[in-house]
Amino acid sequence: MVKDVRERSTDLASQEMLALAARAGYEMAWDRFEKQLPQCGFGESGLCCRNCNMGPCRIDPFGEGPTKGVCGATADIMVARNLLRMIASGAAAHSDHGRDVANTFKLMTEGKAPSYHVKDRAKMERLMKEYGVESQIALAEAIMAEFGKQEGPIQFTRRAPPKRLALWQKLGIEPRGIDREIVEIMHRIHMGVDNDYVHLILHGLRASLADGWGGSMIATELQDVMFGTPKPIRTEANLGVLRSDQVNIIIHGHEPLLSEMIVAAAEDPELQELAKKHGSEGINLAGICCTGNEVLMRNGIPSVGNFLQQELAIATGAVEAMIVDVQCVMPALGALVNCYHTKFISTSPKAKFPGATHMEFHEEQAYETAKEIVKMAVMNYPNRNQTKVHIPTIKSEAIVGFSVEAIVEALGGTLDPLLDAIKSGAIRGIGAVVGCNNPKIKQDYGHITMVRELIKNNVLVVTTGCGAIACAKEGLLLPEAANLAGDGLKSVCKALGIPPVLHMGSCVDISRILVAASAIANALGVDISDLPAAGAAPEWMSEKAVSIGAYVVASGIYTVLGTVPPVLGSSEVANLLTSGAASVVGGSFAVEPEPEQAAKLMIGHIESKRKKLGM
Ligand code: XCC
Ligand code: SF4
Repeated sequence: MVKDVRERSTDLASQEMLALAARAGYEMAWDRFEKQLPQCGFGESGLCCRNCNMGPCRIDPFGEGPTKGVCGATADIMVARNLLRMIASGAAAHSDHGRDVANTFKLMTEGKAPSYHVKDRAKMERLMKEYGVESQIALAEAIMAEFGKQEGPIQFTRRAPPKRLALWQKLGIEPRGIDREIVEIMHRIHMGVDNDYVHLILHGLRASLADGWGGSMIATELQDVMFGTPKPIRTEANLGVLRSDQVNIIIHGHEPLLSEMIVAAAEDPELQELAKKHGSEGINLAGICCTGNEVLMRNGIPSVGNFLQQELAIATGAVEAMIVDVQCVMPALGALVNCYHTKFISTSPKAKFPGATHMEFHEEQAYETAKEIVKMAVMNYPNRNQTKVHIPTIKSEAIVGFSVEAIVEALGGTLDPLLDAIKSGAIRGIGAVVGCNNPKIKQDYGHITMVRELIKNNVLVVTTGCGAIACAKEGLLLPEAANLAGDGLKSVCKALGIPPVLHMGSCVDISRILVAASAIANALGVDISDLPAAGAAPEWMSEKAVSIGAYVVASGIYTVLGTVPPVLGSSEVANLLTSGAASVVGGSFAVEPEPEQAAKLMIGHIESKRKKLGM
C-alpha cells in the first residue's frame, strides 16, 4: 500500500519523484520507515540499555515490568546515559570534521597541500590576534591543539558574553579539550561509572559546548579562511536544478575540503571539453545536505535538495555521479544506484558504503583526485538511459550567504540598525530554525510552517542545514518573501534589501549563530539568555542535532524540538531538560511536533524576554 505522496512531503518536486518511485517499485526512506512501524517503545522512550553484557536491559515505561536493569540502573540513569551517548556521537561528528579542516589548514601552511590557499586573509589575521600568535603556522598548531588539550579552555569560548562564561565556570561546564570531553562522556556512561542523572547531563552540556564553541566553530572559521567567508549570492534550489543536457554531478555530505575541489575541477577547461566530447553540453554541479550548503553559500552552486531528497535525486535517472564524504549519506544509495547508471563515489578514509566506488581523497593531492572523480562522472554520461530520465521542472531562486560578516555589511557596517529595529519592536526578536528532515514529519512541513508563522509575527529568522534548504525551495530566502512578513519586519527587510529569512550555512555553521548572538548580547550588555531569541529544530533526526540542541540550550537559548527525543522514559530527565534547565543555564528545551504551535511557543518566549529587557 503506497501512501498518498502529499502526506510524505510538502515539496512538489519530491511528491513528483515519490510517485515515480512508487510506480517503478523503488523503495525510499519513507517506505522503510513505514516498515519499521510501530517503532520500539523501549527505544523511543530511552529505556533500553546495552551498555554491558549483563544486558540488554529494558525498563517498562508503564511500570508493569522491571523497573531496574541488572546492575540496578533506573530509568533516570538509562535515559541520561543514552542521551549522553547521542551527544558524544554528534559532537564527535562535528568536531572530527573540524579536525580535518584544521589538519588541512596546517598541511597547507606547511606547503604540503598545494590545492588549498588562504582566501580570507583578514579573517585569518583576526584569528591570529584572537589566539595571540604571530604566524600562520603557530595558528595552525594552536587550533590543532584544541582537540587534545588536557587543561585550559577552548579559545573560541572567549567569544561568549562575560556573564555566560562566568556561569559555565560556576557550573563547572566550561569545556576543555574537545576530544577530552567526548572521551569523558564515553567513560562516564560505561557500566558502573556516573549514575547521577543531573551530574551526567551537566557533563553532556559541557561536551556539547566543546562542539558548538569548539569543533564546529573551528570548522566554520577555518573553512572561511581557506574557501572565503560567504557573501550574499543568488542561486537556485530543488530537483529542477538538474539538467537534461549536461553531466549532473551531486556532492553530498559535509566537508567542503572535497566539494570545493570538485567545484574547481568541474570548471576545468579540459574536463569541460571532455564533457562536450561525450555528447553533453557541459558539467552541472549541484549539492545536497550540508556540503551542498557549503558550496551554495560560497560559490552559489545550486542545491538539489535536502536530506530526504538524496534518493529522489538518483531516481531522476539523470545523475552521473553522487559523490559523498561523511555524515547523513544513506547506505540505501548503494542498492538504488544499481537501478540506474549513477556512480556512487565514496571519498572519505572514514566512510565506505556497500555498492559505492571508493576513490579516496587526501588533502595532499586534493585537486588531482577531484579531477579524476569528475572525469569518471563525465565518462559515465553516455551510459545515461534517456528513457529513464525524469527531472521535475520545479526549482526556486534564493539569496544565500549570510555569514555574520555579511549580515553586518548588509546592515551598513554595524549591528545598530538591527538592534534599533529590535528595540523599537519592528523586529520582535530572532528565531533560529535549523536541522534535518525526518520521515516522522511530512518533509519540509515543519520548517516551512514554522518559518512562515515566525516572519508573519515579525520575528527575523536565521536558518542553516536542511531547514535552510527547505526555505530556499519555498522561495523564503528571497527579498520578495518580505511580503509574507509582518509590517515591522517587512519594512526593515525592504529598507535593507534583505530576505526575512537569512541562510547562515551548514550545520557546523550554527557556530555563526552563536557568534551573532554573542555580538548582540554584548552590544546590549546582557547575557545570551536575556535575548529575545529562540531556536528550533522542527524535523531533526541526527545525533549531531542532539549535540547542537544541547550546546544551544547550554548557551542560554530556548529551543523547541519537533520530533520527540528518546527521553520520555524518565520524567526526571524530561523535566530537567524542559524546565529545570532554565534556572541553571538560562535555556531549556520544549517539544512540540505541531510547527505552528511551536512557533507560538517561540514567540511567547521572545515576548517574555522583551518584557524583561523593558523593550
Ligand atoms: Fe544531516 Fe547537515 Fe541534519 Fe541535514 S541538517 S540531515 S544533520 S545534512 Ni545538519
Ligand atoms: Fe543492564 Fe546495567 Fe548493563 Fe545497562 S549497564 S545493560 S542496565 S546491567
